[in-house]
Amino acid sequence: MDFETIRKTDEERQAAQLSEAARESFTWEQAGEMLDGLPEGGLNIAHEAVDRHAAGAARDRVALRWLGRDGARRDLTYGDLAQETARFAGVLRRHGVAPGARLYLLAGRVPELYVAALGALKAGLTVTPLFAAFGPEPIRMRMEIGEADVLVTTAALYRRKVADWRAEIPSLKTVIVVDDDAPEGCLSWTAEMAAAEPVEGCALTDPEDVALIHFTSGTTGRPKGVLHVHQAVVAHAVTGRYALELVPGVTYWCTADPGWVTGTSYGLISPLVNGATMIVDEAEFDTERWLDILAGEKIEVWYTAPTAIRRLMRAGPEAVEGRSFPQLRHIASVGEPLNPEGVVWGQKVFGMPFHDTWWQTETGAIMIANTAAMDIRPGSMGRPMPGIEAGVVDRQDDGSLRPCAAGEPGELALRPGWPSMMRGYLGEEARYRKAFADGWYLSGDLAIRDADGYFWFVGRADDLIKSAGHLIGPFEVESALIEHPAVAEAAVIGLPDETAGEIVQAYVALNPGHSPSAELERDIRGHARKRLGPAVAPREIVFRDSLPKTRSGKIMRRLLKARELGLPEGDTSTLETEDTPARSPAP
Ligand code: 6R9
Repeated sequence: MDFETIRKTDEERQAAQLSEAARESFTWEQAGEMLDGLPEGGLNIAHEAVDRHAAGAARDRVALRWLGRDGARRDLTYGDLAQETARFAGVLRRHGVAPGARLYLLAGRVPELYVAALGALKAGLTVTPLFAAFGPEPIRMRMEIGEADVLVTTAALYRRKVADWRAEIPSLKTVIVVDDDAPEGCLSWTAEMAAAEPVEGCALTDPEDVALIHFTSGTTGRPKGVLHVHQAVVAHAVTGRYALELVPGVTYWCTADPGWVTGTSYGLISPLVNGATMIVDEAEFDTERWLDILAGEKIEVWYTAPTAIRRLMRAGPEAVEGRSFPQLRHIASVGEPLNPEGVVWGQKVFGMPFHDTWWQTETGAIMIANTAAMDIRPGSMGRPMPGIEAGVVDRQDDGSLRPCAAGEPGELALRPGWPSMMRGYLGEEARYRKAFADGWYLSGDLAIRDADGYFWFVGRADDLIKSAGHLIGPFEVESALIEHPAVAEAAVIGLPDETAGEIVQAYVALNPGHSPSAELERDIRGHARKRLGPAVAPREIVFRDSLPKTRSGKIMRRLLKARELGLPEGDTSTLETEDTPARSPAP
C-alpha cells in the first residue's frame, strides 16, 4: 500500500508552536530561559515542575488528575502537589536521608508515586522508577547495581517481590509503603506524611547534579543505569512544547508507566514543567476504558504507543461509535515502529494523524518527531527536533564513521550536546564510552534519511527486543532461564508479532538427564515468569540439542532469528557449533 504525505493546512501550521524560522535560530541556552532556575541559583526539576507554578497563577490548576482502577478519582492542584512534595521531603529529612541518596520507586500508577518522585527531587535525591510488573529478580538486580537507599512501594509488592531478598541489599535502610499498615521493617506513608514537617523550597542542586537514574537493557551484561541530570528539564520543557504541543492548562494524557522512561520524561516532568493538567490512569489497557477516558476527560493531547494503537484498530470502527473527541488536537506515538496504517487510522477516527516520535532512555527526551506543523509521511519518524543534529552513519573498520547518503541505511547517530543526554552509565565508564565514536552518539538503531531529511526506522543494530514498547535485554532473560536446573544454555530473540511488535522467544539446550516435554516447557516458562515478571518472560520455549555459537562462545542470536524467519543467514564465518533441533522425547 502506498501512503501519501498527509499535508497540514496553513491553519495547522500557524497554530503549531514552532515556526521553521524559530527552528533555525534555536539554541539550548535560549531555551533555558523558558525556565526559572532556583531563587538562590542552581536548578531543580521539582522547582520547575511544581513550585514555580504553585507560586503563581497556576496554583489552583489541576496538575494531576488520578483515575483509580475501580472508578475512584483524585485531583491534585499545583498547590497541592507543592505541599505534598514538601511534606514528603520532610519525611526523608526526618529519617536522615541526605541529598544524593538514591530513592527507588516500585508501585503502580498511584498518586503517591508521583508525589514521592517529585518530593525526592526536591530533597536533592536521585530517583529511579522501576516497573511494578517486573519480577523479583530484575528488581533486586537493579537495586543492587544502584545501591538503593530508599524504596517507596506498596505492601503487596514488598511482600511478593522484595521481602525475600531485602537483606541482600545492605544500603537499603528505608522502605516506605503507601498503605496504612506497613509490613515489618517498613514505614507507613500515611503515618509518616502526617508526622512530617514540610520542607520549604528545593535542595540547591546544580544543573549537572544527577536527578534520575533510569535502567535500560543491554545485549550483554547487567542492565545499565542511565544517568540524567537536573538540566534535562530544559529538554523536557522544549520537546513537550514543540513535539507534543503542551501549553499551560492543556489536558494531556500519557499512557506510559513511569517504570519506563516515557512515563517519567513525558508522564511526569514534561507536562508539569509546561503547566499542563495531566491524567494518570491506574489501570492497564482496555479498549472501552481508554476511549471513555479520551472522550470523557476531554483529552486534548494524547501520547501513546503503537501496541495500544494496534489494539484499538483491531477493536474495529464500532468501538469508537457513539463517542466523539472534539477536544483532541494532537496525538503522538513513541516506543516502537508505528505502522503507516496506524497513522492513517488516527486521521480517520480522530481527525488527525498520529505523530510519531523517536528517542531512547539515553537521550532522555524526544530527538526526532513529526511536529504539529510538519507534513506527515506515514511510516517516518519525522525530523530532528530543534537543537538536535541527527545523522545516519556507517562504522568503518578503523573506527571512524562514514556519513550515509540519502536513502542508504546505516546507524542512527546524534551529535551530543542537548541537556537531557545521558551523563553516563552508572559505574560503567567503558560501556558508556563505547556508545560514542567520531564525535557522535551511536543509538544502536538502523535508519534511513530521505532526501527531505525525514528519518525512517529500519531495525535494531543489536539484539535488543522491543515488546509492547518495552526494551528487553536477551541476556537478562537468558540468565534467568539458565537458573532452571534443567537448562544448560539459552538464547533469546524477538519474533515479529502483530500487536506487541515483537514477542520474546527462547531456545534452550538441556542438561544431561533431562529431555524435552510439554511439562518441562511449562515449568521453565513458569520459572522465567516468576523470576522476571510477565512483561519480560518468554512467550514460548523451543528445545534444542545445541545452540549456534561463535568460536569465542557467543550465542549467535541473529542466526537463530534468521532461521526462524527464513531470512538470509548473513555472515556465518565465525560459527563454530551448529544449532540442532532437539530429538523428540522418547515415546
Ligand atoms: C522512549 C523509548 C529505545 C528504542 C529505540 C528504538 C525503539 C523508540 C521508536 C522506536 C521505531 C519509533 N523506538 N521510538 N522505534 N520508531 N518512533 O522507547 O526508550 O525504552 O530506551 O527504547 O525503542 O529501537 O532505540 P527505550
